[in-house]
Amino acid sequence: MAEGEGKTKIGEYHGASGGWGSMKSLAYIMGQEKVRPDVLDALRRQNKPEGVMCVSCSWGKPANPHIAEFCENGAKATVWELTSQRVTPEFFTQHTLTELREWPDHDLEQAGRLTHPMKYDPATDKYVAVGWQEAFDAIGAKLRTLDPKKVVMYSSGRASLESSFMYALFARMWGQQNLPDSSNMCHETTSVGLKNAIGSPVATIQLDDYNVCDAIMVFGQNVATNSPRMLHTLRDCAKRGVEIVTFNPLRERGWESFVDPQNPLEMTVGKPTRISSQYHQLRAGGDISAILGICKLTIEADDRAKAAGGPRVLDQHFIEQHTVRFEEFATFCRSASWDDITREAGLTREAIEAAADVYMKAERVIAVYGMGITQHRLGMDSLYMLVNMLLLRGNVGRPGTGPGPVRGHSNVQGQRTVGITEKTELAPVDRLKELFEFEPPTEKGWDTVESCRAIISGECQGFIQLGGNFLRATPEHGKMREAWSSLPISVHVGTKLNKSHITPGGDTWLLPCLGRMEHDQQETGRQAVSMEDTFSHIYGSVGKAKPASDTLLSEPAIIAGIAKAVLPPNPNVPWDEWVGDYSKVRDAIENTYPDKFANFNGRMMEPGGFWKGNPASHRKWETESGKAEFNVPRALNSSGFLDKEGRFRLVTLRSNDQYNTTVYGYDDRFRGIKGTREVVLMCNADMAKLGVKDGDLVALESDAEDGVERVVEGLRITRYDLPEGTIAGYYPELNFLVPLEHHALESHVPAGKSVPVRVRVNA
Ligand SMILES: Nc1nc2c(c(=O)[nH]1)N[C@H]1C(S)=C(S)[C@@H](COP(=O)(O)OP(=O)(O)OC[C@H]3O[C@@H](n4cnc5c(=O)[nH]c(N)nc54)[C@H](O)[C@@H]3O)O[C@H]1N2
Ligand SMILES: Nc1nc2c(c(=O)[nH]1)N[C@H]1C(S)=C(S)[C@@H](COP(=O)(O)OP(=O)(O)OC[C@H]3O[C@@H](n4cnc5c(=O)[nH]c(N)nc54)[C@H](O)[C@@H]3O)O[C@H]1N2
Ligand SMILES: [Mo]
Repeated sequence: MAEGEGKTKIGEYHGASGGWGSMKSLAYIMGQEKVRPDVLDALRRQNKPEGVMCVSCSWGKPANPHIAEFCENGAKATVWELTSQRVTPEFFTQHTLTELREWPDHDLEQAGRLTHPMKYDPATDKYVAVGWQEAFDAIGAKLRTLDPKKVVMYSSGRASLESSFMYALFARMWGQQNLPDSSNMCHETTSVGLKNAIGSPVATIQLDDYNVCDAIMVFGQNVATNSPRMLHTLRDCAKRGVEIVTFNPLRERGWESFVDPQNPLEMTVGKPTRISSQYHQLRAGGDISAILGICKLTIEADDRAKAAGGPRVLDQHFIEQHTVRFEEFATFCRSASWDDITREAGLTREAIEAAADVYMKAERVIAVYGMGITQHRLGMDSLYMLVNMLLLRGNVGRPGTGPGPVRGHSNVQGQRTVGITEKTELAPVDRLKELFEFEPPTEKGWDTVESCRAIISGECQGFIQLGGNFLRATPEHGKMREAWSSLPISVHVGTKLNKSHITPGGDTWLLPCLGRMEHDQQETGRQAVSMEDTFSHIYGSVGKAKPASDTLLSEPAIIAGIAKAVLPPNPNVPWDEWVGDYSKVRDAIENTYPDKFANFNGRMMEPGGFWKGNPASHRKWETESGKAEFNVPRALNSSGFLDKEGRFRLVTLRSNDQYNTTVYGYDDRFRGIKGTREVVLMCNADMAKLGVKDGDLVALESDAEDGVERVVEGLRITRYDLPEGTIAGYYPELNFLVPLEHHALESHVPAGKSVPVRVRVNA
């Protein structure tokens, strides 16, 4: 079971992103999964009008798609779902859960698609097959004995708008809203921070804005791995002469160069397009200071212009009409010292001046960002700084301008739109009450961190998981794993086996569902589902592949099955009718959210999707002050702890062969790593300081000052181009090291991008 032993190879990768490397990587996975013929059909239809929406990332689906509108990693995700391998009841007769707990994440999922509903049998330590109705009845009977407010109803951002709406409605009708989703570990900082600053919890830009911007500033996102279709957009921008300035501790290949694997000429000539015109390797958590430097230079340039009577650098009119607290922010910037800025950013003043120069010259700027901003203790301050920078020159609410968070899961944003939230103020309480005639709960539910606390303390009595791998994705893995086996009941709706499923507590259920690529036949015929992308566009998706097993149910059918077994009947919520015809669920969504979903069924197949709208995009600010708000940061770096001799900032990363906790393979092509994930990336200077060399094995221990020992051993030192004091390794393996209370302060996103650690040599 040891991962890729003997095949480990680490070296520099010289290729661009895309290109032949991407073809080879895909071919390998296709061989491993022995793909079915309908994979090609699914890929041909991927991300196209009336087609099927990719299960990988949430990047926009253009109205005029490429002939093949998919990427290497989208194709891997499709192949992974449409594998011909199966995990049948027979599989479980051969393996106890004690044995399966020794399997790596990769092997568990690679075993194939789950086919039958299963219940854990403690006598044999195995899962045994059960019938669906038997499962629903038993789950319902148990859940009815519990206090709903003590049960977590998690969801991972892949579930459709229809499933998500039904799931959230079920929770609220049951009397609770413990509805954490993967967004709580991801872009919740965006949902909270952007809402506070500009009144919109999501990107203000749409895909077309990239056609008219003239500069893109990028903070902490890994495009080639996590949203590769965005590379087409970036390539077009670079060719148009758009300046792209990237801030990232690692030199991520996709932000450097790209060869389009779908362009025969580029593939033959192999001449890559340069993506970033500047690349700044700041320290982990250094964004606040890097952006502060840019803002300081911009404000001081404006001060000089004003004094000289020349054209202003700031958008004075915008600042006066549309913002609050500018003066406070400007005073803070003017008084900031360059010594502090350069030390905390880990960049030279010249580097920051070069970036500021691009910012000041550009008329239309988009600021792209990902987990490098959101997953920090002071992630909100980094995000506020990014918004401050945009506000200075009116770069919000005009074509080609605005914040551009790149969301994670394909429908993570949509889940929030249709009620998956633990926050009462985001739930349409009055509408729900009126439409479905019940009393929705108003007490705030648990988010991810609060759910973990309740699981660890034993307060949580049950856990339902609509997709995902909560146990593996969350921080504090040691304590969480221990506590997981004390859960009185856990119910897992999933497609493939993962670690959350095999650490049983009291009653443990595994309920396999159809994947999005698959034909979903219900009483009224083949069903479509829908999802929302990172630009707030909503699309229909029709699966056509043959289901992995004819014993699978769809997510809506499983949710309805459990809901009916738990709740008393309510004539206003016809679960069976909804399962028979998802267009009726969409009618219910439209009635609940008439502003966003008018004529939902009529518009869902529109090419390019329909836009749910965004007030900040036309400068209507739904903030507390009614204006866009400048915010002064609370510290000069977002890591949230002080530098100390021997303490490092650990960045936990995704490899190119992974989808979150799904490990497709052990290579990370762009980073030159082959055959292993047990590495710690470190620069020469830090290696010298520690007296270690490339290939040495070390342990990492958490340096959190809370007295808890958290250690991961057997990590291989890997020489890497990183700023001093910043090291990196892979998520989810390193989740042992992330303390639960090390999270973004307001949004509660676990701070996986700056974990305080020490390196134990001779481990
Ligand atoms: N193939 C594939 N696609 C995916 C996923 C996947 O696992 N695989 N996951 C999906 C999900 S759920 C999400 S949320 C997204 C995640 O996509 P990203 O937002 O790209 O997340 P990460 O891979 O965690 O990478 C974060 C980037 O931030 C950089 N970084 C780390 N710390 C800092 C910092 O302090 N400052 C700056 N400026 N940069 C920093 C890292 O070097 C890295 O390049 O991708 C989605 N798409
Ligand atoms: N240290 C650290 N921790 C992190 C992160 C990090 O960067 N660093 N990133 C965080 C982020 S951004 C996220 S989003 C979370 C991810 O957390 P999750 O979303 O919980 O995890 P995934 O790995 O995406 O879930 C994979 C599982 O989903 C199930 N699945 C797949 N497709 C379907 C489907 O169609 N329906 C259903 N019902 N189930 C399906 C399969 O059983 C599969 O095993 O992890 C977070 N944790
Ligand atoms: Mo995510």
